[in-house]
Amino acid sequence: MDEEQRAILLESATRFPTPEGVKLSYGTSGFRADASILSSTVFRVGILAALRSLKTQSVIGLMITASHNEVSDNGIKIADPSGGMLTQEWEPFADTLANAIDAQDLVRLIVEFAKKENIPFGGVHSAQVLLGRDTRPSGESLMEAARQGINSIVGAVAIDMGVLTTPQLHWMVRGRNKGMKASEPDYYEQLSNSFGCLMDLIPKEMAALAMDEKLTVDGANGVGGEKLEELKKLLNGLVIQVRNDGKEGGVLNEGVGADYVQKEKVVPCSFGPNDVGLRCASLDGDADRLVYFHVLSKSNNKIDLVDGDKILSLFALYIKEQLGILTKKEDEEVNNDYRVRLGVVQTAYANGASTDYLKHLGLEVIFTHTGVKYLHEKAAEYDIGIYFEANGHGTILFSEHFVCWLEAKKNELASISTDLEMQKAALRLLAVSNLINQAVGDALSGLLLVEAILRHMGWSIQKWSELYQDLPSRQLKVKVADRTAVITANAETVVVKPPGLQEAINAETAKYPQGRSFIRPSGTEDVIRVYAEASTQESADSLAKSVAQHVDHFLGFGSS
Ligand code: 16G
Ligand code: MG
Repeated sequence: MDEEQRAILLESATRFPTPEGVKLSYGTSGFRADASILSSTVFRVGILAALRSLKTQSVIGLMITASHNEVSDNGIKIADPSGGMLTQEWEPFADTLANAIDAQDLVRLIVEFAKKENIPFGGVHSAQVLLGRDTRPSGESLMEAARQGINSIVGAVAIDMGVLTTPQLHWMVRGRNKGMKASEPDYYEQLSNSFGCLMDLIPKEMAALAMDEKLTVDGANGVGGEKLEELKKLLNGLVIQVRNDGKEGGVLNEGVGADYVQKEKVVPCSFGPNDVGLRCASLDGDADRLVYFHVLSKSNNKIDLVDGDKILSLFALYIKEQLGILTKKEDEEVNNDYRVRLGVVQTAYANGASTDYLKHLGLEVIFTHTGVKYLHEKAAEYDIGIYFEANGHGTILFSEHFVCWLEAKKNELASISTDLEMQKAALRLLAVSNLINQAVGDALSGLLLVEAILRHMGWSIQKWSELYQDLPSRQLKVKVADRTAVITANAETVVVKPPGLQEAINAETAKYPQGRSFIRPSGTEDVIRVYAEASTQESADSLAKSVAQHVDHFLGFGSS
């Protein structure tokens, strides 16, 4: 790095002093905090994004959002060239940059890191960073801080895509790096075209059924609602009504949104007795989570939640069915020697009933740590990898190799086989691979796939919900002196440290039929999370409570 570059960095960094006494961490998925203290962090992440672009010689994404957090918060995260999350190898550097004490310290750290990583400054390729933000009021000024960070790397270009959902930005980064058309209208076109393909391929007997075309969506008063309004103009055969679109004065994530609906299991604001039985969906604040629900009764606000696990189960069932048709052995003319590897990825939060259901379908189920980056990485190891967290983050990944095979198969079938069903299965799988976001979980593309599959199956939301019955569960959080004192293993299902705690959890769990409980340090809040499930709600509540008491006893403020 030359003197001029250093001087520019130093000058711009002095404009963004860090707030006193604040230590930030990149966490599970980016920095999040009260928006009033985030400018310096966002500025520094802007620099990091430009460096990442230089290092990878690719377009990088920078998203300003705090997802399901309250509206006073904001956050920032980076999309890598694949459109996925920032490589975990660079997360410690992000932490170091965010916490550099002053401009001199910051520049020193950047110089050191750039040397270690061999970052090519002043080469033929300049850095390019795509910027997106959600609808939070603080987004605009933070965007300016990000721009200044990017611009302090000589030659770097910041391309402001304006207000977007998080998955739209990830999708654009992936598309640009693949040389595809990747504007916002391209996104809507790809989703609506592939949805249209799936609808055209619905079996005639199902298409003839009188199905409820209407879906009512809770937009969390965030960006998802307004983007869905755009998308729905291009859809045939599906009527979408968006509520909580943020235009009628509702507050982002306040009593609305996928996180609220999934955790509280009650109707979001502006849904009520008149909606009993209707098929409803809820997005989170940046539209990367999706859950469905229906209102159970006119007399209370309870819902039947159809969470990420059930979306996963619906997708898995459909994909397995199509693969079964495509690779059936009876057709002698077609070469079926390729064994497609289908994998399903969950976390410890997946309801035990969902895992049993998936295993009964004969599927390979794998568990990872909580957080999209871990599930995504695992799912990418398969020809088709389906991943979902119970909270509604998830997607279906298709390997490039498999998509090529599928294309070839489609052509082969069209020329030599008279089996129309096999041809349709190939076309359906190709349409799914175009519809469902390949970069990251995306509530909008997930929603369209759910709708197409329900229509394909001829199912109401009630029928879908009956795939299996969730075991009652309870989540609690416990404030402790130091959450890093908890070390877990086996995809967070076993506590290794402090010694003795896992034995205490085992002893509690053994008291309840179908009991299961685990604890883990949160990656986004300074707490230990407790999860419990059991055959009744009372048992799940009681198991969670006793495990929380053990956590408090081993790690609470009075424990040392
Ligand atoms: C973040 C993660 C989510 C995870 C949650 C866990 C992404 C995009 N989001 O929201 O996947 O479930 O953190 O939070 O990765 P926790 O560690 O506080 O329980
Ligand atoms: Mg989100």
